Amino acid sequence: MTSQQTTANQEEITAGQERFNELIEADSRVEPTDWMPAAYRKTLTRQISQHAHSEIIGMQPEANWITRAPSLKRKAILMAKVQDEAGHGLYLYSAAETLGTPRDELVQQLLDGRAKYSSIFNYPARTWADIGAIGWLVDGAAICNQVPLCRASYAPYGRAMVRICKEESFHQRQGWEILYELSHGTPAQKQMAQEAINRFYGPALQMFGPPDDDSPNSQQSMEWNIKRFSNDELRQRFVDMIVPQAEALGLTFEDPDLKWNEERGHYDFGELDWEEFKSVIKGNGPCNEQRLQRRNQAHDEGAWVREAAAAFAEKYHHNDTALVA
Ligand code: BYC
Repeated sequence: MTSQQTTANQEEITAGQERFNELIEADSRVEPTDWMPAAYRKTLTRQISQHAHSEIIGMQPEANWITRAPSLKRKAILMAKVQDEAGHGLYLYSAAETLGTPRDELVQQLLDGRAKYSSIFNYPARTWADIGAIGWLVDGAAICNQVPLCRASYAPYGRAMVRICKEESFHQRQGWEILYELSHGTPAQKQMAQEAINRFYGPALQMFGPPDDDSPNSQQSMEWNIKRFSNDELRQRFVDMIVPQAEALGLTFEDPDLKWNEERGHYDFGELDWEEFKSVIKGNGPCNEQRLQRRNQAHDEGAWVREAAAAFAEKYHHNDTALVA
């Protein structure tokens, strides 16, 4: 590169950076064609692809119950929910791709175990009540975390989140309704619902990420208007939301420190098990191995679909060329 070219390049970057700063300051949106800092592109590719992986892996604990759903109606609803999660994964991979990394490469990172996905999906769904707890607590936490992401500065991410959040609201209600029926059913059903809540409460609160003082990405992501609230702020918002909902269900949380704090105007709650969280993220949760193995198997079994789609695209491409010629 000549020194003239280097200077022209530098000028372009400076102008791009200035325009980017203006967009962020104005709380406006960055489109894929806009100049953006490399670190902004990198953190968004990281967050959006991890989010997509979570949706795809998140299908497993629930799909595990499709054949055992207690009625045809429940089965149909659960199938629709699991299909929605697949759709969320697809919108999110599409949004991630606009940042420049091809989807194949992002998927490969998941299959190799190099990419993270939400810790929560490394816990098993042992009973039908767990499907209720996943809907109410896991999708509930997802909504709390994701509604602010509809305003994320990166436009394709924000746009994808709008539809995802609408669908998550339906998911949360179906979970709530499963638990409501169980908690108003026989004593054994109520106990099953209570046990599911006991298992999912802590891991659901950990979905919001590590505490703020141990969250390396938060500050920069908030300055860039990707994240609008910190991990702890959203976790608190979620606890405040679910305590009265649990009361309405007639269920309780197994947390002796959970109580209303008049002064703060929020519920206090106990310290979560962050050692367990770290261990699950490192790959040592109860289902990490099983989840990745299953995903790899499904990917291998789907090879013929990808090959057929590629052959189809190729054929049409040739035909188009033939037509044009
Ligand atoms: N699990 O600096 P931090 C769903 C990682 S899908 C695993 O605070 P950040 C659903 C984090 O990635 C729900 N890893 O990070 C689907 C980072 O590591 P790297 C998924 C976690 O990004 C199917 C490190 O810890 N939702 O709802 O500022 C059925 C330090 O964290 C977790 C999303 O993905 C975790 N829980 O904040 C039903 C939402 N937490 O990447 C439901 C979008 C943190 O530096 N993502 N880590 O190696 C986000 O909002 C943010 O990425 C997070 C973390 C709040 C999760």
